[in-house]
Amino acid sequence: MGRRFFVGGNWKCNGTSEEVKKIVSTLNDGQVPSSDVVEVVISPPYVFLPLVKSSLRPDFHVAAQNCWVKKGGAFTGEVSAEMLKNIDIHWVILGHSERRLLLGESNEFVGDKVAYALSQGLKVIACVGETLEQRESGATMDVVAAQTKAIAERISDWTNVVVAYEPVWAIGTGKVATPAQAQEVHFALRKWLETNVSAQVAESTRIIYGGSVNGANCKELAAQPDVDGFLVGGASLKAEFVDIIKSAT
Ligand code: G2H
Repeated sequence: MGRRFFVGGNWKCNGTSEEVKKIVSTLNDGQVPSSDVVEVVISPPYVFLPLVKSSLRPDFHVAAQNCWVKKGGAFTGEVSAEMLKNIDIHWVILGHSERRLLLGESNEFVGDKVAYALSQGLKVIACVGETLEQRESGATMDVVAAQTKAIAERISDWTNVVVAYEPVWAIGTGKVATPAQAQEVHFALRKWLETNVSAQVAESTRIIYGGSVNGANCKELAAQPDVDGFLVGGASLKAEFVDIIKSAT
């Protein structure tokens, strides 16, 4: 069976409850392909999870943008995987570069988080990607492979993992990777999975692209054979997100 197209909307640290209601209403009115064709997951900030969960159309799922690395307890400011499950949230984004770079999350820490979230029954969007400096020094694939390896060493079942390739230099900069640049890394990542995990995991795991995706550039990116969807930041707060979902067909 082919890989089902996946579109995630990462709202990051944006929004008021009024704005959330507006975006949800736009999404609810959007004419998009059926959930057999495209899986849509919306990721608001923690505080808006219940509001989005209760008001969003049932064919779209909801994700948290992070969760704690183990069972809850004395970890001020953190939210556990168990809590997400308790409020009926089944997806989480882990290892986003903003957390890796601004909050110092290491490959190992992200790998531990992915393993723990999966063990609690969550589905994970695991982010990887290189900085501009790493790309310019020719280290893109080494960086992405090391990030993926730290996850692969800690999990045995990839069924509930979507890998998001997000080159840091393309995030929120308006400087999107060209379709060829995205395809090159997605292909190499799939090869890495084939060699280091299994052919079956390589074939079935969705590798989505993130970094300045918008309504105008999504079609060409979506046409690449190893691009299985998108993780969208800025444009997921706008009506054009519906056009990005439509790029599945
Ligand atoms: C990359 C992406 C969403 P943007 O971070 O995860 O954000 O589309 O704003 O570049």
